[in-house]
Amino acid sequence: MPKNLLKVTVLVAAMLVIALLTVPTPTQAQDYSDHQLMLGYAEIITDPDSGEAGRIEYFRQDLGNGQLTHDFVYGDPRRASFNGGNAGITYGVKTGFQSGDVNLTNQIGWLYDSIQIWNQQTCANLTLSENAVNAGTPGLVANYFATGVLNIGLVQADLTQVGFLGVSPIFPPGTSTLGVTYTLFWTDANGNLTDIDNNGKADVALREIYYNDQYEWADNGTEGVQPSGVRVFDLPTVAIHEVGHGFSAAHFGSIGTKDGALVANPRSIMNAIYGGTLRDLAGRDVASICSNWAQWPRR
Ligand SMILES: [Ca+2]
Ligand SMILES: [Ca+2]
Repeated sequence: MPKNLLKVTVLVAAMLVIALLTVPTPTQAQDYSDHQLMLGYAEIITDPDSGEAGRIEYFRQDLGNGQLTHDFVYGDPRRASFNGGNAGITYGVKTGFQSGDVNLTNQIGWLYDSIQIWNQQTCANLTLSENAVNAGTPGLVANYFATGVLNIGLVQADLTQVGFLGVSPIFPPGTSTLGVTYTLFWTDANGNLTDIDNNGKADVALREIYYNDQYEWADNGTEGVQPSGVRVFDLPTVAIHEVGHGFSAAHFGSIGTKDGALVANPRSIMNAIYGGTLRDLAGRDVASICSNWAQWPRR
């Protein structure tokens, strides 16, 4: 064999070996049956007149170090146990936890629209679909605070708009919380957070959203202090904020004081305090959803 041909043959053979080594081998179906749900944290938006800034409440100390990033895993087989086997993100809207506030004309419609406002961002493919959910069974987190049991059987979607609750373990009397999104994670048999897709982000199991009915809500344009003295909050503004958390957007903006009340700057949907009606995503909100979901779905 001529020397050059031999060189080429060796080179081609070497390249073949490299190619074979780099082709991903089909992964064995993993057994995740010993993985369990864990309540991770709550992202809270507050009433600016309360003097309390919106915040994150951690239920597990090692989540609170500011280092943790987290996200859903595309095609996570563990989520299939409650979401019907959908590889993407499923959402559900419960209709059994509605507010009786007089200026709400289409609260369920807004629980849906708040999801679609994010889904319409064409930079990100959320691969979103709706799951039917039981209207009146309690959310997983509300049930957990009442019973101490994380009952996965109550979950039927990856992101659930549970709806309004009055005085309850989630909303103690007089709390400054307007709305809250809970994030749950998976832990392995040793109780550690998991990262089965090895993307450096802890794997999110599911999220639930609740609204505090102790406040007065509207979706018909009524807002602020009324002649009766009652203060009214715009539900769409808060619902869009909560769904942002549902899709992994974090709080944004610095909190300052103006005329004795807290204000967030610059304004965006993901400000940690309510700053008046804002139903359009700001540039920072769009940037957040785009960067969070740029890689989605992973295949
Ligand atoms: Ca991960
Ligand atoms: Ca109310």
